[in-house]
Amino acid sequence: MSRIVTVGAAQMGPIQKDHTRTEVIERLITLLRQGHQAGCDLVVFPELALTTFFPRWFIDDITQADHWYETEMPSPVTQPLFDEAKKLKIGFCLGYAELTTDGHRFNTQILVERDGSIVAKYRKVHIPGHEHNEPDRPFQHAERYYFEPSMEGFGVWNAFDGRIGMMICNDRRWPESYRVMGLQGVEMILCGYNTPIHYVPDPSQDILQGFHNSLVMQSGAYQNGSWVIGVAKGGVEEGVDSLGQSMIVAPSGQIVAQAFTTGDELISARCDLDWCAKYTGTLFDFERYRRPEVYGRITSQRGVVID
Ligand code: CDT
Repeated sequence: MSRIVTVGAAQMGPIQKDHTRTEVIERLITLLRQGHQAGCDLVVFPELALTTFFPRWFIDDITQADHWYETEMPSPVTQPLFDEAKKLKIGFCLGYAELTTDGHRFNTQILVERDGSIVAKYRKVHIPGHEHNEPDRPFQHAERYYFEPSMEGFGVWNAFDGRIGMMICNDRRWPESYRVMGLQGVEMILCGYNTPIHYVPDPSQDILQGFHNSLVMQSGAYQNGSWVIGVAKGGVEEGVDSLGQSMIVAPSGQIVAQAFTTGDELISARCDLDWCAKYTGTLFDFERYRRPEVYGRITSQRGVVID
């Protein structure tokens, strides 16, 4: 038996500060049409896919940043993307900055089914970077100023004839993200990211960005028997060089498709969701082999405790 979902990872090149939402939506629609030509059921876009990665700048009055956030989805400016996807009968996953009516700010991703309905919303759990202005940096990574962490955690939804989960960028570096979804029977995890190649706190990691990117997604896929779709916004955006290397990873941990540019580029793969059971039914048969009775520290403490 096989349950094939043809997935497109719609990598984006940079979005500069002065690019309008309308221009960006046109690029997303072009990628969507490429996905249609490739036979995709689902196209996945990056984290914060509608704007430049604005947490690289600090501003004292956060309301001055309101224009980077979406207050409704779809909105008049994003509606054409929804309309085109529905016309082409393609689902999509879209990352954007969300400002709620009661003033909360989240780094958000939605999953839209082939009929145009929003089936799930995920808000980023692990918020990296810093809360305050650090003027000595060449650029800021002030996500902890611009976004609050989700308290809802990692959901898994019935969609695309399978069990679909979502995470955003830094979440992919944490094994707990995958495992919480694995414990809900996830079969495909969708992850948008923006990863500056220069890691300011420890530049010795710069050269390893690509290695770490594939390391975490390949191991997360394998250890949980799930497809992982990692989609970058890459290239030089406002002077900051960001990793591309979007990839589609099989439940075996093997990369089955990978972007070779740092620009707008659609890669795709036929993903058999039934392949997950080869891993979740054998080596990673959680019910048979896991030992939650000795994993208490995972949820009872946050940092390292030395007895
Ligand atoms: N967007 C995002 O989460 N980026 C982080 C950058 C490293 S933390 C400064 C990442 O984990 O890729």
